[in-house]
Amino acid sequence: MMKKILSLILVFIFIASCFTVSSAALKDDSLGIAVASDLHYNQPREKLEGDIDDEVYFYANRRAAMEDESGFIIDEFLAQCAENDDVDYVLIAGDLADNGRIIRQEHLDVAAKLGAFEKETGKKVYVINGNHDTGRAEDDFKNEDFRQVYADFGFSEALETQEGTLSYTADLGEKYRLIAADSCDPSKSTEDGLTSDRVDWIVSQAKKAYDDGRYPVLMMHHNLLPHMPLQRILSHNFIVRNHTVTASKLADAGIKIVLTGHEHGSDVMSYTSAAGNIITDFSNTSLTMYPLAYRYMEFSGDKITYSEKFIDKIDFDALTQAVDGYTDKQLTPMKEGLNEYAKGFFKAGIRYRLWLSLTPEKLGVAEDAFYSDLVYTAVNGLVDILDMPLYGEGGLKEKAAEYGIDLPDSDYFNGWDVATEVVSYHYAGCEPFALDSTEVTLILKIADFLLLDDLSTVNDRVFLGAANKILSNLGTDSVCKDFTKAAAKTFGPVTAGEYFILSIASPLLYGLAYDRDDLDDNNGEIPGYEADYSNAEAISENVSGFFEKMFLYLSISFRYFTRIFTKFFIR
Ligand SMILES: [Ca+2]
Ligand SMILES: [Ca+2]
Ligand SMILES: [Fe+2]
Ligand SMILES: [Fe+2]
Repeated sequence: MMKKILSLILVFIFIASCFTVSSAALKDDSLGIAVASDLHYNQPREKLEGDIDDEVYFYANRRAAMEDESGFIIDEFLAQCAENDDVDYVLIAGDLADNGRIIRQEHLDVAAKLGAFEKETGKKVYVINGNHDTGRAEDDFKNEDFRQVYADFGFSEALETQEGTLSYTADLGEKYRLIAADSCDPSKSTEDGLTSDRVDWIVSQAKKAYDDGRYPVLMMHHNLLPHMPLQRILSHNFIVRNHTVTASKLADAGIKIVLTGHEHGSDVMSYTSAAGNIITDFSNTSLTMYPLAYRYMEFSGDKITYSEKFIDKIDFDALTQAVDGYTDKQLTPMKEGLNEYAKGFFKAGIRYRLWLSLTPEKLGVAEDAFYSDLVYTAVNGLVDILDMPLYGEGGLKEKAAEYGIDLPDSDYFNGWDVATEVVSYHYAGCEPFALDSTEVTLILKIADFLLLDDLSTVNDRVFLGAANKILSNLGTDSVCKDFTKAAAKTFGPVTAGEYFILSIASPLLYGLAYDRDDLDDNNGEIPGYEADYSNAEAISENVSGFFEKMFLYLSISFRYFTRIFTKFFIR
């Protein structure tokens, strides 16, 4: 029963951006690259259709990706790269075609766009495959097909390739070398295929790059490092297997940069090996999903700067010619601000996806389970509460006040609005919501209300017992006491139910809603390949923080969420 309740709490915990304006970098003899990922190209439908209860975003989908607009977004991305003299190369980190395993035409369309760009600009495009791109079943688009269709975008100019994979290397300018590594297993849907022989190949190619007087830049589809708390446990299919060992090997091979996609979230995170070598994983968003962004990166000797670039418009005439059914309800806001529109589309899609998942069956509850009644009540209660207006007469704030819960004031209109806002920030990067933020407070207090209202029949002692058991088994009592103390300061005295939420849900929520390292996800700089660098300093700085430790402890207890949670994240 407890795990089902936890799973409900976790439903709240989706999650995160700072929309700082990207800064123009200096350009002399340095290398400039545009990195996009997860294009998920779909051929536009002939007519807009959908069944989401929303006037504007009725045609959104559970992937929250702008499928009908995808081709036009890709066109605009390439137009920006063509216009921008700082962009020397375009790199694409996989999932080029959404239904690429089965629809060859999607790949042909993407390759035609890339080919036209190369021809027009003389700039090179390099791609690597993602899990959506090739498969192994009889009629699937296979690795050989990928190599052939994308021959002009890496494979024909490859310096080296690895037998049995789509990995290759190619030079970037005068000083750098791209190692494009195939991290996929075409027989799996989302899991990685980065076996140790592939890692060894990458390491050998990094060495070769140095031997040739070049610095290695790695690109692969799957994330190297976790970009969410407990990612290994909660959505393990998004990072490579044995990621710590692999990150160490790659860092010690002198690779400082890895460009990844797959999770669709913007996050920049570093890992320091025991020897003091640092590798930074730049996880990229999906180009065709909110925030409709890509990275511009500039490599000079002593630093690597990165900034976020947005797709702020598309060819609306071409869009409406291709797809029937857009009205002013879509076109007016789209033209006023495509990015803001994309956010609304995203929130509608995420809401739809969560709503689809919020059934006892989807949560994996057997009908005859002794707790099924409770879960049923809880799920329905949760949906009702998320639908309820937060403020005004009969609103959630008024109802919660009856239980002594004080919901903070905000501009959010209901629980869905705040929950999907936090999720949108997780994807956009630079999650800004600290533990005492209005958003985190609202979510925790809404969860608290659920416990006191619909789940009031569950004894507080049950919650407390479960929380204690899980946590003390793991020897995390002291961590939890600290956390409870901190939480009590923010939220006032805590009940057993609140203790349970705070000690278990809030660290997770915090980790998802707040970027807890000091590397900006979207705009910043890191030391370059020729920067003065002390391994000893890096080692001494490599102490794991309080939250990291707590996540590690809690991770063990959260194993059983994997099945439930991955359902929300599978894509
Ligand atoms: Ca970060
Ligand atoms: Ca982040
Ligand atoms: Fe993807
Ligand atoms: Fe992917």
